[in-house]
Amino acid sequence: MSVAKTSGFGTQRSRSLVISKPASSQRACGADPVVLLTGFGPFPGVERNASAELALTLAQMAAERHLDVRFVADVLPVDWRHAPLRICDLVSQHRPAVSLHFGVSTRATGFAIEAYAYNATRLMPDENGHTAGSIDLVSGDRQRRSATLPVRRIVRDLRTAGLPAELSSDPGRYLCNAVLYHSLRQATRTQPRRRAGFIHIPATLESGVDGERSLISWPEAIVGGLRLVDTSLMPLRVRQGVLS
Ligand code: PCA
Repeated sequence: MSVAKTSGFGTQRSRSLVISKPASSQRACGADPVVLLTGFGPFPGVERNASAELALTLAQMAAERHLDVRFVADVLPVDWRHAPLRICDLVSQHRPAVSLHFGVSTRATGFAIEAYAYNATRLMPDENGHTAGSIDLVSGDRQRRSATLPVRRIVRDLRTAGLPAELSSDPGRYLCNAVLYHSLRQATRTQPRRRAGFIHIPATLESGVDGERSLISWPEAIVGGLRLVDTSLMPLRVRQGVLS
């Protein structure tokens, strides 16, 4: 069944996709909750970033299961200056009820659900060869922010489905950490009840990347990603009654 109308633009480096339903099935108030899914483009050592394709694919597939939700997918540049600006823009523009950010990690063998983001950077060049301008992301701001997704429940659900998943308290200090930090910070300023979190998947989902062998295949990444969307929306349905 195809219910979604998609509009998008871009390349592997930076892509954007908004999925909306046909006018006939849209509610009059147009207040459908938004789920924002992001992945990343390439960066040194990772020529093709699996998280980009995962975010775009999940948005299209999830839109067919959740007819009362609008899905927005975006591929963020691995760029110290532009990624934070882009994420703040997306959150302000779409005011998502749920934000699921994806990235790859050579340390992850399954789904690594990040519990925290840190106000810190690492001296590692981005895809344009630039390093972060300072040792913290936002000078004088909180040192640590907690993901607002139901992280423990997500890990449990994924494991129940037979998928390898773990709770992680170390998202690194590169762009994935930076995006989660800015997403959480921007949400508390504009929409405190929003849920946001970060999921690392194995870099080896894409061929040509060195590192640990992935314990999940591409089809399993999709199955797990769809479960992640379902679980992230579930508490909202119960707590806020914003859906259905
Ligand atoms: N992984 C990097 C940045 C982009 C990505 O997919 C990280 O773990 O920070």
